[in-house]
Amino acid sequence: MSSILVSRETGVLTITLNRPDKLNAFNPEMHQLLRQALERAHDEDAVRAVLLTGAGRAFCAGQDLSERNVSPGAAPLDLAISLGSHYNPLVRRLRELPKPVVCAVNGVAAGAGANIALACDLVVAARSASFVQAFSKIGLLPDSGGTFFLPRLVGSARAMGLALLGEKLSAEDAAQWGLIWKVVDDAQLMAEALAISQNLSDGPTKGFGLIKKALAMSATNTLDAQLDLERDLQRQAGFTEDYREGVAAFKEKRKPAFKGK
Ligand code: T3D
Repeated sequence: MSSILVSRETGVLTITLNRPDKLNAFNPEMHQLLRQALERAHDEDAVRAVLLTGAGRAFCAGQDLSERNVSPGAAPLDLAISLGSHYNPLVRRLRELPKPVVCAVNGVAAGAGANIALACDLVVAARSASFVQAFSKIGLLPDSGGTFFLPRLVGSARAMGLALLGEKLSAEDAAQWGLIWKVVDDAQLMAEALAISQNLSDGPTKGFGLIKKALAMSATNTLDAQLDLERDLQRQAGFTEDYREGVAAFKEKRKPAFKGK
C-alpha cells in the first residue's frame, strides 16, 4: 500500500497521506511521494487546485518517531538534515505552488503535521479534529513554519501558549482563534473540502497564484513595497485571459468560464 494516494477529479488533485496505522506520520518514503505528487500538481496544467487530507483517524502525527534511534550510545541525530532535506522543501513547495491548496484536516494534526496543514491556503477541519504543537513534549521547537505561521495567525500570546504547552487545540477553537478557515461536521468534511477545491479549480488560476504571492510577501514588506508589488502583480493579472473573461462575463451578466490562462 502506497503511503501517499493521488487521484484527480476534473481540476482537483487529491493527495491523501496514507499511513493510517502510524497516524500518517512522516517517513522518508512518504516525503518523497508527497514531493512527487506536488510536483505533478505544479507541472500539470489540468490540475488547478490541490486537496490534501489524511487516511484513517488522523491527519498527520508529524515525524515518525519510531524512525529516530535515541537509545543510549546511539549517534546524535542532526535534525537539521531532516528539516533541510524534507520538511522545509515541503513547506516551501506548498506556499510557492501557484495554485490553491485546500487542507481537509480529518483528525489530529500534530507536530509537523499541524504546521503542514497551516502551510496550506485554506484549512477546513472536521469538528472532531485537533491541532497539537507536540514538539515541546519531546524537547523540540515548532518547525515546518510553525514559528512563522502561529504568531501571524493567532497572535504571539496564543502562539507562545500553543508552542510551550503542546496541548491539543480543538478544531472549534482553532476556527474561533483564526488559525483555520472553518470547522464542519465530521460527516461533511470531505464533501465540503471537495466543493471548495472544485470551486477554486474552476477559478482564475493565475490570479489565485498572484494572490498567494502577494499575501506571502505582505508578511515582510512595508506598505510602500506592498503597494509596488500589487501594482506589478496586477499588471500580470490584467494580462491573463481569465481577467478578460471575468470582466466580459460581468458585463454580459453570465457566469465566467475561466480557463486558468
Ligand atoms: O525528527 C525530525 O525529522 C525532526 C522533525 C520533526 C517534526 C515533528 O513532527 S516532531 C513531532 C513529532 N510528533 C509528535 O511528537 C506527536 C506524537 N504523537 C502524539 O502526541 C499523539 O500520538 C497524538 C496527539 C498525535 C495522538 O494522540 P492519541 O492519544 O490520539 O493517539 P496515541 O495513542 O498517542 O497514538 C496512537 C498510535 O500512533 C500509537 O501507537 P501504538 O501504541 O498504538 O502502537 C502511537 O505510538 C503512534 N504514534 C502517534 N504519533 C506517532 C506515532 N508513531 C510514530 N510517530 C509518531 N509521531
